[in-house]
Amino acid sequence: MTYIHDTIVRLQKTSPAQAEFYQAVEEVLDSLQPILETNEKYQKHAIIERMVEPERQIMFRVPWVDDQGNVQVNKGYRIEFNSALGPYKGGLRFHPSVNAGIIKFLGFEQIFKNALTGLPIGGGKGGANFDPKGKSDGEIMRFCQSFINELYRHIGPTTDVPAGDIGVGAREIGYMFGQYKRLTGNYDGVFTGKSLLWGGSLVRKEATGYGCVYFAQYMLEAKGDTLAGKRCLVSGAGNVAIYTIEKLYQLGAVPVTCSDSSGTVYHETGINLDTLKELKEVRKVRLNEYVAAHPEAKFIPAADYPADGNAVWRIPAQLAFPCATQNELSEADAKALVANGVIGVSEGANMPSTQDAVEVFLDAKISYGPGKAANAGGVATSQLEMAQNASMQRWSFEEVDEKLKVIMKNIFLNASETAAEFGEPHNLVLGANIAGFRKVADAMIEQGVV
Ligand code: NDP
Ligand code: 2IT
Repeated sequence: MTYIHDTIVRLQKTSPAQAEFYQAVEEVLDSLQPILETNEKYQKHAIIERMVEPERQIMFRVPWVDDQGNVQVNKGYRIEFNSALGPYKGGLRFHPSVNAGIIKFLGFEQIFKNALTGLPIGGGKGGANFDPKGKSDGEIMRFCQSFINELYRHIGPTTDVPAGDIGVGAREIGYMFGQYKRLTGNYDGVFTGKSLLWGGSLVRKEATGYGCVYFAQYMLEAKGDTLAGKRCLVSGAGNVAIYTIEKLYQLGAVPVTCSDSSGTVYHETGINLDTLKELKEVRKVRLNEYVAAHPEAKFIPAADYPADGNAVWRIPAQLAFPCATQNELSEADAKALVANGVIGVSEGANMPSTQDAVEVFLDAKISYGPGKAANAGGVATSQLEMAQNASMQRWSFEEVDEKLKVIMKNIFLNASETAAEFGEPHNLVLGANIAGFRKVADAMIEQGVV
């Protein structure tokens, strides 16, 4: 289709060197072909042209002083992508790989993900090329304060509501909220993923991982199957991976791997969740320490990974949960998973599978839940946190978890029914992209040329 080619060529000129952003746009546009061909209104209102251009992009200097007294400088971002459905909503990522293209791909995905939740939230994303690894608590605090010294003027409970992502958890949200409050004097729900002591919602910490497993459960149920007894591969060892593993155990499955940038742990009888939490949530150390506690487990260092992919996906299993980062699952990895008999993939991370890998899953007709559908439980529960803050209420764990389940079920049904409507019932990429797009696009048309 020429409009896909034309859009990407235009973006390459107007927003150069943003490979991940082009990848995310291409995937969505590819899915939209059937709806764009039959609906002139989207062309007439230049919906695609408007949607791929963020409403606003904020880039700023983040200077801070390290423990040695040296001045360090990082680059901060907040991309306010689309507010057709509600205030900009999306996480902040602190990772050395962060650049404008990464934040834009994440922000673009967020628009459709947030639409799929059925909740009134627009799409945004932000972060910095700051590396939290090895930083002291004081350094993290000073960085977060400096980040907010600029960002505070752009965010607010009804305008733009950030949360966590890679490298940003409750500790960082705490430091950022504290500085926001000091600068504005406002004690309001401007962040989600807050501590339970001062405005956070129960289940938000667990929500992305739990939601990703609920999504897998609904995909399996639709085929008359369950999670019970299934061997599962999980990548990552952060917030999403940990609570994916926790929920898999609760539903009777056996997660046998986890990974971080140093390598992969393969524990044949099942990952020990207590050890994992101790290493990652308390001590914040590398995963190679896992085998000290469990000598029967195997650690595969990242240096020993196959040249064309990631060792974690080469282990035979029935289900796979990529929960680390973008493009962590290659075409060769996808082929290995399918050859080993995988029946389902549910993405906790954002765009973890390369475009070629996605094609392999779709061709094999396995159950494949793309990130923007399968990991939407995190941002959905963020919106539940906003709702509690705004109404000065506090809901129980069971109440929030029940709402999360209903939201994930509705996302699954919406994506699969939309996929069926367009003649490809198994293709949840198509279903999720069209369902999310339609809602945002129609809202944009109703709101005029803005
Ligand atoms: P965390 O920072 O808690 O954990 C990230 C994990 O992924 C770590 O184990 C990290 O290893 C690994 N990882 C990150 N980058 C790389 C890399 N370049 N190469 C290898 N490993 C890497 O982040 P989250 O768990 O919150 O996020 C994981 C994924 O889930 C991301 O794609 C995020 O966008 C997505 N997501 C998160 C949501 C949330 O609510 N937190 C919601 C929806 C999606 P190491 O520590 O060694 O770098
Ligand atoms: O990618 C994501 O959806 C997130 N990092 C969570 C965003 C949020 O606002 O909770």
